[in-house]
Amino acid sequence: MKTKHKELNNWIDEMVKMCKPEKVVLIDGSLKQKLVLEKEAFETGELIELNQEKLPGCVLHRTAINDVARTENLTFICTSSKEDAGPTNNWMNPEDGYHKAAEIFKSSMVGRTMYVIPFSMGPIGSPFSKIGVELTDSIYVVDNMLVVTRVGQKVLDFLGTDGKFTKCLHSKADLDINKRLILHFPEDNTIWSVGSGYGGNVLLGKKCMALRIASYLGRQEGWMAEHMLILGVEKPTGEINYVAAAFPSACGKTNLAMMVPPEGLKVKGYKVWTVGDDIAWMRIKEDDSLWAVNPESGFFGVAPGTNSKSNPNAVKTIQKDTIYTNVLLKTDGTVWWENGDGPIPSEGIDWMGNPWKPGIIGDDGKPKKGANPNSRFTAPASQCPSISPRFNDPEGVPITAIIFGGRRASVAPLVYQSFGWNHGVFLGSIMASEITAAQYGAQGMVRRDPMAMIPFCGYNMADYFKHWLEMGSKMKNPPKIFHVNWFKTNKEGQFLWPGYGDNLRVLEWIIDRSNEKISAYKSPIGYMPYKKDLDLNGLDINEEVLDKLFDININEWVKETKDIKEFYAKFGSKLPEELNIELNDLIDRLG
Ligand code: SAT
Ligand code: MN
Repeated sequence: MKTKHKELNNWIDEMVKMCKPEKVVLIDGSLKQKLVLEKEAFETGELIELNQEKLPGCVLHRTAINDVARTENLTFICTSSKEDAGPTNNWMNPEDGYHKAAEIFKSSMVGRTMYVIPFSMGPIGSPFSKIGVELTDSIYVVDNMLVVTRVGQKVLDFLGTDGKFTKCLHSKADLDINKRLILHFPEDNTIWSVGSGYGGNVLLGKKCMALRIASYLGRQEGWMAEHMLILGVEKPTGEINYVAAAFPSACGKTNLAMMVPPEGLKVKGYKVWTVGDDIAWMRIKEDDSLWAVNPESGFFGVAPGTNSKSNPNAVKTIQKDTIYTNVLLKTDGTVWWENGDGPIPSEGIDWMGNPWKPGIIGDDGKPKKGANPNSRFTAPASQCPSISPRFNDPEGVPITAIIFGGRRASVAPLVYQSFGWNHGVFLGSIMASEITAAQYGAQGMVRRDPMAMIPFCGYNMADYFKHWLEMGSKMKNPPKIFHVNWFKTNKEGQFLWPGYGDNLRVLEWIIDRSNEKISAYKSPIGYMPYKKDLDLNGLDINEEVLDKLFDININEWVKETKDIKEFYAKFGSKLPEELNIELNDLIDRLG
């Protein structure tokens, strides 16, 4: 297999020498080739064909049992200097990284095919876009990359004979957790991932390239790669405001990005447009404001909890040409997951491939789940009923507001606005959230996750904060910055806010504030809404609950500032002074 690109050919040759595949196949992006590969995967069991009448073009894949989420402890930034990776990343020096991984990659593809996937993150040829080439021995990876990135000959044509690209190497090897490494070499624009078959570890265009490598490039080149959804809210006048919002994994980004206006707000005639559900690449344009594209072309969403009520647009998106991972297989060849649509099936095959019935007890003494809590669907963005007409716009969309959010049972109110850009960066930097099933770790424990980038920032996070501050100072019309928390609970642990479509009520306030249409009151932590400015039409919520949603508990916040101080201390003298000033100002305001 030869392309017109000499460096690419040389690199493939080198990787072939190490991995020793039986053959090398170029992925051309055609449906014909995809079907041939899927057929092969049905035969080996790598993929399972689903009921083609009910779910045309859909397949199921089961990962290894110990390979169901990103393994952050096995994910490394390999830079010459440890300081460049910073205190929040695992670090390995590049030489060690290449050496250790090569030991696992060596002959890992014997008897297998190496697929060469040329892909573009962002519309091909857009000023935002970047090209990568992933080499992999997994048809599942090929199938997913065909959905979440733009793949094929057209990418190679654009790359020409000497275009720049990110070198992405992946092998399942033995799927052995003790021989698993996800390594990033930002100085070489290279990613090596071995020993895993799970999404975020192996779809190298996604978290590895579009966040870790891209954030590194963005700092050098003066743009931003963020863990953010992008959505547009259109008024009946046709005016559309786009917002970008950062939430940690499995905190409802996909649901928010595809939200449907709630009953009571329908009279206002809003339309919500989905631009992206996970990643935003943002640049300052000639108009001195911030513009964004979604570098992906599909969604890799969490299945459990997705149903016609929580996310009707997602349900419609995943009826065809969708890859399901680690969900329950029903006897009729369709799929199911906890809190999905339809009745709980009376039997099926669970995500581990075992016979399942509701209520059967697992080794841990708890009822076994049919679908893994981090089971996923991979579906083309083009199938989403709310996909923005500007989804493929190479120029992107202008961003009116940036929203940071976490999953907090207490402390953070439903919504508040920063006093300005630097204070907004501070709000991003102090983001915290409870750990979810999307990452290995003690679930429910609160961890600091600045800008939802703690697992995804490809360099020293103190420099990342500095980059954020600098980007703001370069813009005459920067987006306004907000913080939201949909997950505040009462003493009984029940959510105070209904969430989902009703979040549009909060977005409406955010957009009006951004366009300076309404006032707000100053609290110690930021600008807060007057209750009269939140449209609660059709929502059954009482004053007491509302007060709780906006309550600022000074004691909790004082404790929070101590926690932030401790977190900031990790960065030593590298922490930008602006953030210390913001923290001290907050402490002063709290009295
Ligand atoms: O597995 S992914 O990293 O792609 C999804 C997520 O955890 O956000
Ligand atoms: Mn994500």
